[in-house]
Amino acid sequence: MNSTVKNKKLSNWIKEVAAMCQPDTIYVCDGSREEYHSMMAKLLASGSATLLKKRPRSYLFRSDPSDVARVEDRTFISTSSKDKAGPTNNWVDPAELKETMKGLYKGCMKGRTMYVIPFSMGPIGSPISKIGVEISDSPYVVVNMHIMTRVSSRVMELLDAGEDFIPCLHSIGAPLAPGQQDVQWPCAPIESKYISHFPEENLIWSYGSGYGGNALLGKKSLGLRIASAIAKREGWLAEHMLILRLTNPEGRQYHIAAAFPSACGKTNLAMMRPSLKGWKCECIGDDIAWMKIGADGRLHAINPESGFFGVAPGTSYDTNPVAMDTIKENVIFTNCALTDDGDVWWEGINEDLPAHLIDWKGHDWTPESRTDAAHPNARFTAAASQCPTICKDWENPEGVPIDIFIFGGRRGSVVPLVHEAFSWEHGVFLGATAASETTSAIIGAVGNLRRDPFAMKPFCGYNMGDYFQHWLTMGERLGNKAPRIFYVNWFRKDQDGKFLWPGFSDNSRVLKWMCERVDARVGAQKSPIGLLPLEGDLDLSGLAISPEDMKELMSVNTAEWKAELPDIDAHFASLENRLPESLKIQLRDLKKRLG
Ligand code: SAT
Ligand code: MN
Repeated sequence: MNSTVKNKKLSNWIKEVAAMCQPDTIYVCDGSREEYHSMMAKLLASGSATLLKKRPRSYLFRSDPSDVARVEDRTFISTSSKDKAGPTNNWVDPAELKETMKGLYKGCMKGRTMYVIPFSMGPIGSPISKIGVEISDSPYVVVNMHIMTRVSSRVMELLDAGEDFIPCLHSIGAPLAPGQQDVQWPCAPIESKYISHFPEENLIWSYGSGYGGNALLGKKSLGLRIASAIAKREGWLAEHMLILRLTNPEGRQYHIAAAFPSACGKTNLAMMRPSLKGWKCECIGDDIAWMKIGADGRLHAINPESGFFGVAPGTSYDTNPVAMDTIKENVIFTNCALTDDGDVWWEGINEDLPAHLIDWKGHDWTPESRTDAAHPNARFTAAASQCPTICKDWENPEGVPIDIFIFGGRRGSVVPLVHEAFSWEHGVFLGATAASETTSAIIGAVGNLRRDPFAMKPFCGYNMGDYFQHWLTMGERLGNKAPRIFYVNWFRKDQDGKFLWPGFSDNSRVLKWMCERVDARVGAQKSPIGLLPLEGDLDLSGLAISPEDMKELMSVNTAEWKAELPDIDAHFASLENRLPESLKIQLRDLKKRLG
């Protein structure tokens, strides 16, 4: 081991894990630039990474074709009773799960280095932050954690001084026999992958995958699943939300937090450049918000991450110029295609189709190839500090006061562009019944409609019914200082399957209406599902959208909404006696309004 660890719990844990996993060596990370570059040099030498000639200090990785996204079927919330995890989570008894996983962990790091990665979620030393230590045998995880979290010797100093931490154990599950040649992306087969959480003891055990949220354990595992369980106990919120600051032409600031499922445009909204003149949008976070009630009685949000792990396909100077400028240098790309001149490429990056590429599987690709050159869940990892619109307050430990919550998802039909909740309880109902078509961010079928309450279905570390109750309780505590709640759908299509709304920078028009609602500058019309903008109140100036398309986009079809009810009934019924009474009332009232 390259350094001594003074924190007793940590040194004991390192010893215990080393005895179980049997790595060749142990390396404690300090988070320095030198460490990052020397790890990258090794990854280049081993053939795991490709240096991109066209992008300074940027690298391309190709994963195993079986290890390309989060594995929800293999993700577990292991609590003392099944009921505590609830029907939206996979559950195995903790003793049984630990036995199974110990069997897998035994000798799993043979032939490899065990990295000890001390990291902070949130600014180092801030009272709102949490310290984690990830033990991993993946150097790819180390370099990504360097960007996505705050890995630093300062964290180790806090640990040395006795600070507690959340242990996050990770192995790719691919030991090497003496002399065995390594592969480019070692991992375990799907059936032996486990992404396990023990919320009652703040513990994470991940095995078999090297990709994204399965392996970068600060993100979904600590930042959402474990943090949501802690937040419930302590009376705050850990949410799957972007955070942005919008400033109107008079200089008034609004802070917005929005929950959409994975690969539904959180990064695009967080980095939006408004098409409306005089409006400014600044990015605070693109995936996770931790929110606490401040001394002023308002809800204050921080982004606990320090980088973006964004979906590459579809990102372009048209759709998200700010992201394109964020990823000019110092970036880790995963599963993108490689151009002949040494740059990355993905579907939707620009109009020109290169004559030749190396695809994400490492094969030659030409426009005649019938496959995607980049995997649809290809990602970029880039530091938040590189974002040209990063807000000056993005690391403020006080957080920013939230004015507006937005829920939503990807719905080709039924759901209008925007509606507002009648009340906090109704807003919680909108979050609780949110539904979206599945995307390639998870292994499995794409385009299947599913209920994804608060975009937290895969990330809530406890019973979803109790989570709904927690939101209701937070609303009671916030009273008239509670943020206003809205629901959006940027993805509604016409009969020919064409998107009705242009999206991206034009989403600022919808945000402007929300701000005007907050300031009571505009009214709204009642519909069975919520409040809709009055004719003429959505600022469409300079936008080429026909009145017919606009009408379709905003339409609330009672028959279509009635057809949603059986699925909402089933969703609520699955929560049994944990479903809060006031949500039952909300559903009953919706049924009445639909007639
Ligand atoms: O969980 S990941 O970090 O791989 C991405 C996502 O699903 O949001
Ligand atoms: Mn996410």
